[in-house]
Order: sequence, then structure tokens, then C-alpha cells
Amino acid sequence: MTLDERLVQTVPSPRQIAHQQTEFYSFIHFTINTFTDKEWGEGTEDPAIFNPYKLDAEQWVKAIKSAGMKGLILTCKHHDGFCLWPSKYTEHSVKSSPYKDGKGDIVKEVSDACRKYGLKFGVYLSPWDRNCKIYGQGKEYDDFFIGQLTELLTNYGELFSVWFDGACGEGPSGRKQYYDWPRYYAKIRELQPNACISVCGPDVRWCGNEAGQTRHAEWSVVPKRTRDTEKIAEASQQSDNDEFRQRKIKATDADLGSREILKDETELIWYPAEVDTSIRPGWFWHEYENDKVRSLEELINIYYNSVGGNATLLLNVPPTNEGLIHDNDVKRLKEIGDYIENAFKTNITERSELTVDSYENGYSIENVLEDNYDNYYIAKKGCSTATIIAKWDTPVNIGNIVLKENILCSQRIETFAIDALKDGEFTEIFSGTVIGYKRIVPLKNIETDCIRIRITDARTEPTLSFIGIYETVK
Ligand code: FUL
Repeated sequence: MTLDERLVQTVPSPRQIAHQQTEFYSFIHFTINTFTDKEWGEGTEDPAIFNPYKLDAEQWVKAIKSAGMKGLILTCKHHDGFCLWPSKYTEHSVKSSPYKDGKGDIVKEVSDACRKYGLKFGVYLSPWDRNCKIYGQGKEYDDFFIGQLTELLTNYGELFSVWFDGACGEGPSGRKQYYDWPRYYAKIRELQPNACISVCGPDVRWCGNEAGQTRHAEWSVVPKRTRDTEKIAEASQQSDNDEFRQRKIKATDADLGSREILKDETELIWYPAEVDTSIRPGWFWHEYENDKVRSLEELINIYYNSVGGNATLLLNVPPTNEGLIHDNDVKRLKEIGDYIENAFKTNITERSELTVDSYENGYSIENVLEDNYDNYYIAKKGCSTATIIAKWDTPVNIGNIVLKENILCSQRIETFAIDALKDGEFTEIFSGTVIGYKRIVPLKNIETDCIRIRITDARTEPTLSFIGIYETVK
């Protein structure tokens, strides 16, 4: 079998497809650290300090929805071991805090608010637990961890993500727990078969940094060894420092999936990237960061490079110690939502005369007008390139072009380019590598009456499930 044949045989699972379609969703970092101004708690904090007396999960969910996000992942337990739900396996939880006189369950409040407003819900459960006395004792700790995991998997409805962090700062003389990952995964598959297991897990790949940086080309078919949990943990945060959060991708990891990289790999997997970053410098809320909410421009740029670059975006928004999302973050989230709504409001592909140089019977180019995988375009057998032309009667102003492959047929396109007709001649205005699930090409208001999209190389006959050409909204 040729390399290209092997590559295109590697396809996503239904749960991976559903996850990728979630596109943009939020992280909520909230725990006892919110009250101590720390990023990593020690595990010795007194639960008496935990009292987010104004907590309003619906306020969180509304703010997140206003940004156009479709899901929420809550840090049910961070490294300090404090549980936001009344776990029966520890006293280090909300039940020992003044919050609602020890009768609160924040996981319940947040998951209920998500259902009410139509957001998917996911859980973050830190494998590293600094409070737990038996951490490092092998099976005994795994039993405890499975107990807590089971509570989260059974009591809060359907989950779309279970997020396992690789971070651990125990150091060389610290306790070392060899996590029984296969056992954790089996429990999740048994109780939440539709949930993706992310980062230290088989379904969603950590992009490799926390700064919001993406690779030039983010491939979904990568070597199986990229899923090795030990390696993921090694690359994860090892100590509580700001520098790590700003760290970019190492040059050696810049390419995970080109033909050159994959040619000698024996085992390949579908393992799409997720970009996780915070709206502020820290993952947790700190009063002194209230005026450090990242700019709209920076966040939109991250959105284009992640959601528009064949990855998903997990944007953290940390609630305050009162239990509310701060006004500055609320405002920025709404700005993001408005920006995205405007940028992708008016799709003028349908108004164009659309032609292509080749297609397979039953897979004609009109199939790209609707955004689904039931109908899609595929080039004629034997063709690894395609030239698509969209022509309008009068000039149009284009702000963005969205291209999507049908990933049920794997990720096939290697390179593409876009040209605009100006004074009777085509000029190249963009060239790129991957398309994958979704590629957004920002065009800064190009005026033309004809656009040409050239798929210049593909692993086998290229597919496109959707083309959206968006007019600039004034
Ligand atoms: C890291 C953790 O150490 C941070 O505190 C945060 O939770 C981030 C998402 O993952 O590895």
C-alpha cells in the first residue's frame, strides 16, 4: 500500500467528528485558587475560604454563549484536589465550605445551566492530586480516582469531553503515580461512550502550548506515538510558572503530519488538535488581571488560526471569587460573538455561477453549497487537483472564504491557492497547506467578480463538503 493510501484510510470516529463540530468552547478554571491568588494550590488550603457567595452559573453560560461558543469544560478538581461537587471520596470539597452551607454542588449548577441554554458540558479532572494522601500508591489511588471519575460520569448528564491534564510538579523526590490510563479510558467508554478523552487521552490532541499558538499546518492524521501519555506529560507544565503559559511550540514539533514526517511511520491515527488558552494571562482569576483581558484582535486571530486552521479552540474564562464572570471578560466575549456573526453572515457562493474542471458522478460542485457531509464534491477518479471558479454578475467585496473537506473521507488536501480576477487577469491572493475540517481564509475585503480556488495537491481525489464565500459586512 502506498503512503497516500494508508493516510486516507485513517478517518475520525463519530465522537471525534461531533467534537470537531463543536469548534469553539470554553474552559472554566475555578477552585480554591480563585480565593488564594494562586495558579497551583498546595492541597492544604482550608475549605473555609471557599465562598463564591454570588455564584450564578447562568451568568457564566450566557456570557460564553454570547461569544458563539458551543460547549463548556469545568475544572471539577484541579491539582489542589478541592472538588466542586460533594464527592463521597474526600472531605476536601464544597461540602466542607461555607458555600450554600456545605450543601452546594457547583458541577450540578453549571451542568444544569449548560443544558438550559444548549451548551455541551465537559469535565476536567486533574489526575495529579496534591491533597490526596494515597497519591503515588498505585492501585489504591487509581481506585480513588475511578471513584471520583464515576461520580462525574454518572451524575451530570451527557458529557462531550473528559479532559485529562498531563501537568505534575512533584519533582524528582516527589511521589510518582503510574496512572492506569487504560482503566480510566475503559470507564469513560463504558459510562459516556460519546465523550472524547482529551490531551492525556486517545481522541483529541493537545496542540502543545498554552499561548494560543497554532502550527502553520495542523494535520489530523499523525503518528500513533504522539498519543503516548508519558510524552504528553513530559511536555506539559512541570512547575507553576508564567513562562510556561507563554511558551510557543518547539521548532522540532512544528510538523506532525506532512508526508515527509509520516513516510516511515508504521502506525497512524486520527488525532485532531485542540488549542487551549486563557482570555487572561492566568488560568484562574486574579484581581490584578482584570485589566489584562486579551484584546479582541488577538483573540480573533487565535480563532482564525485554530477553528479556521483545522483545530478546535478551548478558551478559558475564569470566574471571580464572587462567582461571576467579570464585566471586562463579559464585554470581550460579546465582542468576539458579534465579530464572528458579522464575518460569516452573508454567504454569496449561492449567488455565483460555480464551475469545476472535474468531478465524479453524483459528487458535483453544487454539493458544496450546503454545509453537511451527506452531499459533497469529489474530483474525478485519478485527479489529485481541482480548479473551482465562482463568478458573479457584478463585483463583490469578500471578507472571508471558508473551505471544508469531508473528513469522513480523511484529510486529503495538501496544498491550495486562491486567485481573484482583476482587470481580466487572475492574481494569487492566498496560498495554503491544510484544509481539513475547516479552513478560514481572511481576505480583507477583496473586490472582484470572480474567484478561483485551486487545489494544487492532494493525497488522493480531493473532497470538499462546503465552500462559503462571505461578503464583507459594512
Ligand atoms: C496545565 C495546568 O497545570 C494549568 O493549571 C491549567 O489547568 C492548564 C489547562 O493545564 O497543565
